[in-house]
Amino acid sequence: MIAAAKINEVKTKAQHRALGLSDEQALELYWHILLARRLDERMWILHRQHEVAFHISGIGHEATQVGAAFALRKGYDWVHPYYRDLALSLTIGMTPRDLMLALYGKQGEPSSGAHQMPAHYGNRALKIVSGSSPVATQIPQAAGIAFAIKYKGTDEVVLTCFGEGSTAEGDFHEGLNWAGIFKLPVIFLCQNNQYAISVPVHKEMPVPNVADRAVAYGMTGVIVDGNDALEVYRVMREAVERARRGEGATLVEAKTYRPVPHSSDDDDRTYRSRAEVDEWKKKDPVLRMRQYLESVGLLNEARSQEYEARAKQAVDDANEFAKNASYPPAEAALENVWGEISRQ
Ligand SMILES: Cc1ncc(C[n+]2csc(CCOP(=O)(O)OP(=O)(O)O)c2C)c(N)n1
Ligand SMILES: [Mg+2]
Repeated sequence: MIAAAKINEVKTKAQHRALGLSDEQALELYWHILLARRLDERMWILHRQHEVAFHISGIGHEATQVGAAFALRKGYDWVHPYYRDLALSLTIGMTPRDLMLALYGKQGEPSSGAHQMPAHYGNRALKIVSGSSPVATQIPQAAGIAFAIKYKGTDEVVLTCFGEGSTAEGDFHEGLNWAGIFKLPVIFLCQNNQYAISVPVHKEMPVPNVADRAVAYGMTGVIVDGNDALEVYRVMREAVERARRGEGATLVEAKTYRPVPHSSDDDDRTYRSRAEVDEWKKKDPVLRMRQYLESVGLLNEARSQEYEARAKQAVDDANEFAKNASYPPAEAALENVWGEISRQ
């Protein structure tokens, strides 16, 4: 009896309950974090096995991305992601098969029909807008989408993501200025992982926090622990509510870390110590969420193993599916490009 009463007490005090999330939703949050992690890890392995040409990873950013996705109305709100947004795209509704097809560059992948490199996440039905490779171009484009929403008078919002290095681009300042002037329904989510490839954050900008810049654009700036999915959900939900009420944009800065190299073609040992990486690994998003769920009695060892088995099955299935899929025919390279093709 005492034990049961204690569990109930823990549950009512639980952080997710205070945020209005049910136990099922808290577990769902964990599921997306875990699935994204296991899928991403497999992608690295496939690259090292020479099965695929390139991978750019979202490992370490999962709590930020899944927490953010949970604050949106999926398929109703707009998402303009960047190349690390594997967990975000997955949580909004892209499938492991979609993402593996893109990794292999196979026919039928929804982002671009295999025209683009992988990690240019896009899905028309889910209102995920595929980005371009030059960093920060999505920022003014997201402000443009938000302007159209305001013009139409609906209560959709736009979420766009980028790294802290991208805030050195003119596009960042132009996009935020525009959003500030017109009080647009857009959330600018900076995933500050402390590096722009090999350049550490103190060499990227003259202020300690990206969020400090919000004041210059007349919008709310918020700093959040990007490895705490529930905290990200909380600040993102407030930002979304502000945008829906017509009170304009928010700049959210999620402080996080990328424990893996920038991409499959980078060697991070040349610019940072293993001790620094190991320190951040103690705050790993998968570990943090699992420990939290254990502390409120929602996960135990057996249940964790079930989640792991489910994730492995989903990743194996996606890999088999994409590996066996066909490449697009050569002529498909000429589809969906601008202009008429002249054949001599
Ligand atoms: C306009 C432009 N300049 C340079 C690059 C090369 N580049 C690709 S990713 C990247 C680092 C971006 O760092 P950050 O914005 O912090 O994002 P992170 O990769 O750390 O998530 C750079 C310089 C690019 N793609 N586009
Ligand atoms: Mg960065």
